[in-house]
Amino acid sequence: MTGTSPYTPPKVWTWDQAPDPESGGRFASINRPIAGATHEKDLPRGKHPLQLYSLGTPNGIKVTILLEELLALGKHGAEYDAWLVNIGTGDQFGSGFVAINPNSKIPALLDVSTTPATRVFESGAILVYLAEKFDAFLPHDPAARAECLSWLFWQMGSAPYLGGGFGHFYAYAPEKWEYPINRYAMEVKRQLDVLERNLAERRFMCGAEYNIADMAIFPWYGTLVLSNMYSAREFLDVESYTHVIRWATEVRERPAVERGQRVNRTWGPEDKRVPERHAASDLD
Ligand SMILES: N[C@@H](CCC(=O)N[C@@H](CS)C(=O)NCC(=O)O)C(=O)O
Repeated sequence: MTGTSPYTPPKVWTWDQAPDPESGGRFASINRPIAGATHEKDLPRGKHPLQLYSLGTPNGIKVTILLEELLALGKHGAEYDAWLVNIGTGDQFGSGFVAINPNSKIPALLDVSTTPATRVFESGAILVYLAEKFDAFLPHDPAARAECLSWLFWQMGSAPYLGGGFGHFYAYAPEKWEYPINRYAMEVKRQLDVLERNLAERRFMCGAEYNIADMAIFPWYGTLVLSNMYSAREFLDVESYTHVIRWATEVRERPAVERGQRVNRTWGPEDKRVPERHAASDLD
């Protein structure tokens, strides 16, 4: 690795609980090697059937895009309260949150229209749960359904290389190290090429119909090609993925996508921030 001192791992890894803030990288303060709650804190409850505890990150907005799409279709049972979980200050480690997501990551959903209430965690599982519950955006035909779930799970397996791998080392790590940046840039470009080849032949990820696979992939890879994610537009030459850009542009123009992207957002332009959503009028 160029520009770094060699590291010899100790026999047994130990946790340095007070890492040097300069060398820990962004998010060092919330990283820890153990699960479970760090403090007692109940979650708030609103009046709608669906209670979402989230943040407007790519994983969070997959769910709010689907909820807004369902409401746009007239599925009134998809009314929801979207509560803000501030992962920078450790809300995900509160006892109430951990009870609905033992993995301490947003998004997490509580469906209080069932008895007892149903908890769902992992954004992909939430998309499937809601698509099945409201019978929309997930095809019935076995082959079409398999294609949709294949792309959905492709996203779930691939995005950690983009976010936790490439994004972390290119944008957030305390120094720029060539080895991991090369490794993950290579992989992210390969993933973009997978999308490019698929979208050269299809309007949406699974063909002519827009579905939850598009909603899962757009917040990560659509944002990467359209919005200079990690300031890597030039580095990854995203403009060369013309079919991905064409698809992402069409998805971005859907009113529900525009609405869903604003929910639980606490950064960026003032008019795009809706930290909590409890009624459609919060977005109008
Ligand atoms: N595979 C999970 C990933 C969720 C995830 O990584 N969430 C991040 C924000 S985008 C988080 O909550 N991080 C807080 C932490 O790691 O403590 C999903 O898709 O739901």
